[in-house]
Amino acid sequence: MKKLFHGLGPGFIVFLVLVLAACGGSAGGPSGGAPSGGNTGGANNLNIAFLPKAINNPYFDTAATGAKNAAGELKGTFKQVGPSTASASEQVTWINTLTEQHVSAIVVSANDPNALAPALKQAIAQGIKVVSYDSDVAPDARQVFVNQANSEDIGRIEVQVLGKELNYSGQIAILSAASTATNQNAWIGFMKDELSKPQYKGMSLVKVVYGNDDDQTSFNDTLNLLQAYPNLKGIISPTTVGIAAAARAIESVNKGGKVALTGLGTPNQMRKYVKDGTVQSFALWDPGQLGYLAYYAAAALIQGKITGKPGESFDAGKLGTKMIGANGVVLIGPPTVFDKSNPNHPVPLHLGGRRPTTRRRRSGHTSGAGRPCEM
Ligand code: RAM
Repeated sequence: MKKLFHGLGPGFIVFLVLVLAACGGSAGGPSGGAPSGGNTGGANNLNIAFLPKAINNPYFDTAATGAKNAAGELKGTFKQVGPSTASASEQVTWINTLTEQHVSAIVVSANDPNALAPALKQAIAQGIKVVSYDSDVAPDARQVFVNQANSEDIGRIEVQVLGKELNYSGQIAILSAASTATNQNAWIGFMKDELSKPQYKGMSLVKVVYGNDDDQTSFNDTLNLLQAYPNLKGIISPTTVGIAAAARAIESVNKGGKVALTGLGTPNQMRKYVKDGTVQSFALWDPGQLGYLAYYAAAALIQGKITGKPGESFDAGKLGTKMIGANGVVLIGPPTVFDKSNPNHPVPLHLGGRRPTTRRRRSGHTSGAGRPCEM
């Protein structure tokens, strides 16, 4: 995969690696519904609750769609609960509620790896299985972490993309999510390491700000950055909420095309900004697959097919057999870079008004037939 990243050309090579299965082809499973009370219900009771960083985030909605499809295939139940803002303390309250309800598994994306740990450990002590997805918790507070892509690759590629766009010169800033978010902090660590390489000596990271995955805060943070650093040349926002707000903020002060913006965004939210030139390229994976795989991992734990030890493997439906790696991590695959050059991508940007195409699996992919989640 690293080799792929080294190959980034001037037009930004698109990684046609999106696996297509998570959202397509299933009969659609149960969605929502309260978990049954009583105990966790044993190996046949797939009573699985998802707890994202915050609800009403399109990224997590797409993940929920994938999870619902998995629930349908496995004849389990799915529900999603969570705070309306990306708050770790509110997530703790939700973990305690789900523990009292004796769900059979909690699947969580953490706003803070440590703040959530005591409550999750209590859940585990009561027989509830815990899977983290998207943003990990402390490893001893979950059995499995389903990671969307290699964290190092995600961090480095964003700097590589921006470096090319800026011809490796100028001040840059990062607009992140919560200051304690595990995933963004891991990516930012690799961004800084990438920036320390000689080819970036003309670029300087002047500030990291935290929009807390809140649209208005991220918008204001961006305006403040632009004001505080009039020579700012580029922004990396490794959050789907942040990058969309940043694009809007940049346009609101007529700096589109003058201050480069890249990061992690959903095609639905970023299409407009790629089309009008505010954003040249951005990256993401299929969040639907993430939810789908996290549901399958939780089910395998509940059914006793895995315990979370490295080397164990489990059936992940249309994604095939998945193996648990070091530290209990299950990896999906490399991210996709979206730019103007790929309107016919399986998750196209609708440039020129084209509709998404449905494609069968590409050879070499691990998934079966289907279509990507709408994102
Ligand atoms: C936001 C969240 C999520 C992250 C994506 C890229 O939706 O912060 O955790 O993975 O952006």
